[in-house]
Amino acid sequence: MEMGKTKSTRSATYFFLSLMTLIVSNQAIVVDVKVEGAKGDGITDDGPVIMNAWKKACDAAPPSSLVLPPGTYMAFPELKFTGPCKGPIEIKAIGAIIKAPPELEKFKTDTWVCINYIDGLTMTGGTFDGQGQSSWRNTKCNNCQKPVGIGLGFVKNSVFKDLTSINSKYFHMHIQGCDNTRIDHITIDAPGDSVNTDGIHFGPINGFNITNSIIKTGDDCISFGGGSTNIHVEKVSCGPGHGISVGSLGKTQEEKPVQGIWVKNCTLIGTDNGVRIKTWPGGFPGIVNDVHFEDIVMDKVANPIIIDQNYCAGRVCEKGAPSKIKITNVSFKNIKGTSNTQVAVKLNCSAASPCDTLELADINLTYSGGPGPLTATSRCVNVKPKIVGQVIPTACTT
Ligand SMILES: *[C@@H]1O[C@H](CO)[C@@H](O)[C@H](O)[C@H]1NC(C)=O
Ligand SMILES: *[C@@H]1O[C@H](CO)[C@@H](O)[C@H](O)[C@H]1NC(C)=O
Ligand SMILES: *[C@@H]1O[C@H](CO)[C@@H](O)[C@H](O)[C@H]1NC(C)=O
Ligand SMILES: *[C@@H]1O[C@H](CO)[C@@H](O)[C@H](O)[C@H]1NC(C)=O
Ligand SMILES: CC(=O)N[C@H]1CO[C@H](CO)[C@@H](O)[C@@H]1O
Repeated sequence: MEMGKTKSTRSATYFFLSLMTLIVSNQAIVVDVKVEGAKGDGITDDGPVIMNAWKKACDAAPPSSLVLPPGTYMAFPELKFTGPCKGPIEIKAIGAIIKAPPELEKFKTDTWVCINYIDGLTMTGGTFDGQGQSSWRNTKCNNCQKPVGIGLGFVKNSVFKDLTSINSKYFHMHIQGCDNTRIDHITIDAPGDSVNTDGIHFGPINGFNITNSIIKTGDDCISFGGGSTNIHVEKVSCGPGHGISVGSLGKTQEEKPVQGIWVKNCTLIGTDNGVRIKTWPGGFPGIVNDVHFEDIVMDKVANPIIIDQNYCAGRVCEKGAPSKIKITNVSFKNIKGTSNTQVAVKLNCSAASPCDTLELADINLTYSGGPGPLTATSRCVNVKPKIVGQVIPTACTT
């Protein structure tokens, strides 16, 4: 009797405990990095604590989240958020400033903040300060590479909101394999004379959007490398910077086509180029197809509309040899404003593979570059675009 009672109590207790374990392991959790021991004092290296906290949240049942409360977190020299996680996950970093060490010598990897292999991430806020000022002109450091600020790799079906990236040492963001993902309201900020600080560079990817963003930097605001497909850029302001560019392409072998790019309702301010497609002379074959620039305002932009199939960037190249990249189905529609160079529309296509199915529609660019009554002009080589509506300056009629 006594025995039996103990036994049934025991098994009830065991059952209850097992149930609890089951419930606990299925519980979504909120992991606060400060509770986990991060200092956020702008001195302590909080990188390891943040990464452990991430692992906890990532391994917990969805929808779990990682929270970085307001504070300044130092992270040396690498911060990794790697999946796969148990399911959709959030990172909340509103008011959090995350700083890289300024010293380039501390970096052994090509990226400072790596966000990889996550399906269903929602990230909100976070100011990532690369402290790149001293590394932009550092040519002494032979054994270290300049790291990208934030690398997104294979983060699918995800959303990034209200992120800020300032003064990265190299590109601010490098994105590849992040299908069906979007960035809304990103602010990128570095001086116009910072070196190789491209805003957002895309590698191979299918389906990505950037909306409502401000990019000020020292190189391309947005660039689409080989394999960029299905990308929408809308309501983005760029400048200072080198513009919004497809390419450069043709420098490396087996580059995948760039296809399905829509740049809409954007403003370029004082940039070195406006909307551009650039390919290397000579080089390797490749394809640019279905690229559309629409509703763009140019404010004192050098080369507002430019296809340059003889792009050399001061490096060693077969200058003058025709590019083997084929450019088809590209449109420039409703592009207005001022050009800082007299040649406002420059379409220099390749003699080996002339541009096909190109359209210029409703363009009005005036020359703002110098004194005197100079008017904007155009140059067209190896291209016969379809002209729709009024195109000022008159382009490609001879
Ligand atoms: C990107 O924008 C396009 C056009 O507005 C839309 O059809 C597509 O669903 C969007 N994709 C994402 C991932 O937001
Ligand atoms: C060019 O692009 C537009 C817009 O994406 C598409 O509707 C059209 O079919 C394409 N034309 C060619 C010839 O590929
Ligand atoms: C166009 O490109 C060719 C090489 O393909 C180059 O020789 C020429 O100077 C370029 N023209 C302009 C106007 O940039
Ligand atoms: C083109 O833009 C200039 C400067 O903004 C303006 O004065 C002119 O009226 C415009 N032309 C047309 C045809 O819209
Ligand atoms: C960034 C940009 O050019 N935004 C413009 C998008 O279009 C709306 C409506 O035409 C304008 O008000 C914005 O300035």
